[in-house]
Amino acid sequence: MQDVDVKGDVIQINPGAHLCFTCNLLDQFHPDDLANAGAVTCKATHSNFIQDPDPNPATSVPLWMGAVMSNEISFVHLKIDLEPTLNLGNMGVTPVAIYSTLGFDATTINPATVTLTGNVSNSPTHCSVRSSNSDLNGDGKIDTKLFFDTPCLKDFLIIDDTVVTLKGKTYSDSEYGEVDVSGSDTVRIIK
Ligand SMILES: [Ca+2]
Ligand SMILES: [Ca+2]
Repeated sequence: MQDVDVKGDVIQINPGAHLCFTCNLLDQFHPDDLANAGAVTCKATHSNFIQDPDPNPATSVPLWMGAVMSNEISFVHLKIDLEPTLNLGNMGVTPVAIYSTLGFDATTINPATVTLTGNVSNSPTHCSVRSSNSDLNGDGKIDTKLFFDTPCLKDFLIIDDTVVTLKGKTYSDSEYGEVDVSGSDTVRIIK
């Protein structure tokens, strides 16, 4: 702390001074989002008008009230679901459900940006995808389901793959801007 006076349990920030503090972003964000976010820039705000509920320095701790938020998170961890078995010999399409959460609207994902990657083959698919939106799990939030062209998937995925990861981006004009999204599910691949 610099240019900051601690009087009893009150921290006084002098005009023009800087106050250094730490906060735990895990209180606000999913651990996977933070692990993939890289550098996170936070903006702190504070209030000058705080009523100290316990002014007795002997019994209370220094009081700081404020809000910390980040506008630099550029990655969203998705909750996705594939069918347990993926038969690459099938014609037709392979559905992948993507669930909306409290903090993320899955319908903002741009299907044109989406790929699947197997954990062993490690080769992102370039296959046509169509999508439909509906509440898949009955929680009141609209989810999205992507349908990948299965004959195309067999050029990228192999039977040794046991985990499939979906990656893509949200629409640039969505409420999040264009951010990277990613989620994985286990699968048994046959052909
Ligand atoms: Ca599944
Ligand atoms: Ca839902």
